[in-house]
Amino acid sequence: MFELPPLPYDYDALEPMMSAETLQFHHDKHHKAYVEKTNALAQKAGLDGRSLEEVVREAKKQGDKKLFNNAAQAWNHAFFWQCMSPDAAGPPSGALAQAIDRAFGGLDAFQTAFAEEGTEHFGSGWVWLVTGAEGLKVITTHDADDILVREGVFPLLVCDLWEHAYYLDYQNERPAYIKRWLSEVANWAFAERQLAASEGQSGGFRYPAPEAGQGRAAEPGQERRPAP
Ligand code: MN3
Repeated sequence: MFELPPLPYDYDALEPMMSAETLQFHHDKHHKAYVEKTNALAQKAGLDGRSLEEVVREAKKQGDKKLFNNAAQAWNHAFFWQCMSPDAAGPPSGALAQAIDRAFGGLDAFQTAFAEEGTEHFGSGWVWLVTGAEGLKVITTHDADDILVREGVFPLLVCDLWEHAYYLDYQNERPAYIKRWLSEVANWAFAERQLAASEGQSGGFRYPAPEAGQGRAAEPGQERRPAP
């Protein structure tokens, strides 16, 4: 059984960029529902006891759309909470700053690309900063779709483009939401850790391991726990 991971900050910690009301609905209602549905569906599919990363990939492989959508959304939101911080003192530094310069020609150009991709994405989904063989890239995914099921791509940062992420605070103004998200709460320290993890220097983000006991327990020695 997966648990809903607590927010890594208080509900009002991201104000005024993101209201406590938005975070409360988003985490306590939307994210919680995805986790609960994943638990029910993973059990039916005989996948309980497996890591959420495995559940997402297995659901995709088996064409189990309902489980994939809920499990991927459970994972995407847990990752998204880490991508924001009340102490998001920018700009990015070190290897991440260099990688952004190489790929986009500077932070401003990256922010423009990220905001444009996110704004132009039609309907619900996610805008990601990812790294891969060709360096950093901005991509979007539709609805629940995520990057766990994409070969050779590793996530550094994501912004939620579903209306529930911004409608209470920004109504239809998605461009304003993304712009302020990037400049006020984007967690560069987390993205830097993810970049290091992509190079094998440390463990990357993992969803908290499922509670053992319901089904098959996580086997010891396998990397199923999130990095500290
Ligand atoms: Mn959401």
